[in-house]
Amino acid sequence: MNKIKELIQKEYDRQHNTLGMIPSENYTSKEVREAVGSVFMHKYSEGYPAARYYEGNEVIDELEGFVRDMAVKVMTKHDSKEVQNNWHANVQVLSGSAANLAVYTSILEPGDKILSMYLPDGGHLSHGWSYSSKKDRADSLESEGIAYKGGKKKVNFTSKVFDIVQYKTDPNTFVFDYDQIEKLAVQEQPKLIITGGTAYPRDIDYQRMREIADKVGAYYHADAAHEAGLIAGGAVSSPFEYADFVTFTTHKTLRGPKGAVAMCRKEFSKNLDRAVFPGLQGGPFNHTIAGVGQAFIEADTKDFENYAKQIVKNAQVLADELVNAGLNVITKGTDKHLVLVEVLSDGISGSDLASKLAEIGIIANKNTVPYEKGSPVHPSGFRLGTPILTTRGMKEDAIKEVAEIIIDLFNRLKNNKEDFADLKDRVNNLCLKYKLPN
Ligand code: DSN
Repeated sequence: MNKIKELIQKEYDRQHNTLGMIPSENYTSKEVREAVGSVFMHKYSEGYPAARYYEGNEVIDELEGFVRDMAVKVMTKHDSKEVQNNWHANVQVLSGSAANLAVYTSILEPGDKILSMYLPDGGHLSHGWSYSSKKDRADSLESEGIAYKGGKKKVNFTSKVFDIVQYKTDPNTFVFDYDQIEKLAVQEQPKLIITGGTAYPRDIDYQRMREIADKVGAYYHADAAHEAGLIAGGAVSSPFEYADFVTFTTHKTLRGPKGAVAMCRKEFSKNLDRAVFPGLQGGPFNHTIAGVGQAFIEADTKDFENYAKQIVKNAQVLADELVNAGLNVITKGTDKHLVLVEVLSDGISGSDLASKLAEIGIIANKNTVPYEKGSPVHPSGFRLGTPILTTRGMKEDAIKEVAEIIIDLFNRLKNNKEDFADLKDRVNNLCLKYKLPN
């Protein structure tokens, strides 16, 4: 066996023998993996269907047209006909960050103001993160109320090019206070407002955000990377009636390959397509587009709707079990696929908890929590998700057992106990019972 084949087998075994609980990950079907590994990877096709810069694209044209139509059909499935007819999809964007950049550059000029969610509360780097060193921070007014105005270190390209203001969650409940966001928007007059992120466990009131955007004449972009599959499955609310742009990655709850889609109301379609190509990218990854198409075919089924709803039920059971055991679950629950837990007040760091979980075979990740006192490298919390466990076939009872194991580990760490062998055995048994998909 050559080195690469050996590593593929090793990674397969690792995935099989552990319980993946990182909310942004999922396991694909064999058909998705075959599409991504197909001959579509051989073809250059800069341009768009029927307007290419290379010959030999008749099949690729058909592929891209089909996947574009499927994106609109599947993602707006739970919206009215009128909404469904008003959306366009660009399936060439290579990643979630690239999709977001395409949105910004399609409607904004450098220096324009964006209002987005504060990163440590669960926003995303590509929404424009910057910060100052502790020394600079002490002298500045960069953070006031729910507003964060960024710092000198422009970490992400978005913050280098645009003027970024961020909104935090409410300091007591850690959910959005929409009246405060509205006040901030009126004060700052942004040209674009963004919602969405990586660790906000609650559904977003898209209608209210639209009203805020309208009040200040801003465009509204919903980054639905985490929720895409839940929206397609009708398990959370849909942003399509209210947003001007919706971007998402295809490998999280949507259960496709690593990739992304950028969608917009039809009036912005020319701008968005030009921003992707030739604005930001060259030739699309046609093999990824094929894999995304296969994921949409799978998501366009009753089975997938049941899957999406089960992801949420499982996450809610997990959150309830952790809350009942006394863990500090942020917002005391979840409306979607992820649960965010603060552990530092119990004397455990988020990194320690995540690495001990990995030792017993539960793969989660350390995470910042709202009003974080630590840093992204040493945060006070950790994040758990149910998309993979649900793909493996787990329902509420199995999730309760997973919760029991996590709670047991948490209590042992609290009491400085370091023997986890029995917990590792319990995880192993669950891995044997709930197998990876084919
Ligand atoms: N890195 C993703 C996550 O883990 O949430 C977001 O891009």
